Amino acid sequence: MAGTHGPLAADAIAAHNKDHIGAVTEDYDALGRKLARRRIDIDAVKQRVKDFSVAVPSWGVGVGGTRFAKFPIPGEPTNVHEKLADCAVINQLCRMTPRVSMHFPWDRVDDPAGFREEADQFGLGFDAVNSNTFQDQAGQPLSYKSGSLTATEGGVRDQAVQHNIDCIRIGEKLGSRAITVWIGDGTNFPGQQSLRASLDRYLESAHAIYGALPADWRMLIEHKLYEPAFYSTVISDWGTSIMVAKELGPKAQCLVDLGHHAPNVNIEQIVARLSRFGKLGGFHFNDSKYGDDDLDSGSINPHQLYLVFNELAEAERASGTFDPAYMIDQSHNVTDPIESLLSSAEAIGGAYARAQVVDRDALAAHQQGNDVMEAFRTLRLAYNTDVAPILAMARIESGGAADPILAYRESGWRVRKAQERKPRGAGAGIV
Ligand code: LRH
Ligand code: MN
Repeated sequence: MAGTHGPLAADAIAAHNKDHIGAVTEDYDALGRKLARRRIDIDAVKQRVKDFSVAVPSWGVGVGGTRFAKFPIPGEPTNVHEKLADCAVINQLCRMTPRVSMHFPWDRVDDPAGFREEADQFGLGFDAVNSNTFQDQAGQPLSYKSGSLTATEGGVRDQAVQHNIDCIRIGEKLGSRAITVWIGDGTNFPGQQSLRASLDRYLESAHAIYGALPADWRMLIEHKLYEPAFYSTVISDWGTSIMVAKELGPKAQCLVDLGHHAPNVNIEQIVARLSRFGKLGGFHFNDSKYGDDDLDSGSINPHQLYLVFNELAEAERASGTFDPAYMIDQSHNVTDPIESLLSSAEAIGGAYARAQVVDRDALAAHQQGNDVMEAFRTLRLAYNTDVAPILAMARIESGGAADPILAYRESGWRVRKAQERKPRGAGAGIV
């Protein structure tokens, strides 16, 4: 891919690494000796980390908010080109986020082919595109107030289906290979809609979208327990999602957004189930304490993120062919979005690396022998392994920064952009 260099001066990153390479090498070698005693080759794990990547959400590089308020920061992106430049800064520093997930019409691009070229210059590509039938756009003929793909009015369903098809067509020009379909359709009152009929209408609409998919594309069904509907949601859980995906066909799979479940749900078991039936198509990584809080990945419950990647490693071990779309979906309300996405990439890469240092033969033997404590200790030993030196060495060897957030601050990117970019108005809502 041309232009692997991002917007930051490469020599500045090299200078930063010069100050850190000594300590990183010392820690890497020490960890290498420790892992070797566990019959694990640290260089093999490092190579897997280099091959691992996660997509950033275009809507995540701007400051997010809640229904109460949003507090913009000087220098945040004000259009899709500035968003792309910020995504390029993130990948240049962490070397783990070479794809962007776009959201339409938030990211309307007049010249998708030209935009693809622009991204290519930054060494960026595009992951799944996201449709949006949970808001009414200015000038939109029919409202989604009473639903979109499941609306009782056929004209509204047709409008929503056509929007999804339009997203697929733009995605094809960008080089995407999947569409994520999340709808907020549901009810706030018992009796407001037929729970049965609304799913039937969803299936009719989803079949129409499925029929428009190019041969090598996937349709990712994203379930969510509640919000914006607060009594019932049409696609509310993994059970509904997998039944829909099975009904639609092989190109339909399920996307797991970590924040879309009731508190304390065993999400890693959902991952194990979906992958067992070949229907695990992708993730929206984030973290939460209560609802769909869209907090930074690994910031609240890093152990759950580790257990999810442990199931992904088991699934890969069991099936061999396995390529779920890894994407971040967060709202950065109180931090610099670039710093949050760098921190989240580190947390996600760290969970992946920890899952790679589990002694799976020993684990399987303890499970077979019902040695509960040794099985637990085998999994916990990997979790307690500080894999930061592996991630840092992988980054440095891939042209990234030893400490991405420190290098970002040293670059003065945000300060410079605050002088160049128009200030964004205050307001409310996630984007
Ligand atoms: C819904 C959701 C969905 C996106 C939106 C930004 O909560 O997770 O994935 O379209 O957030
Ligand atoms: Mn999501």
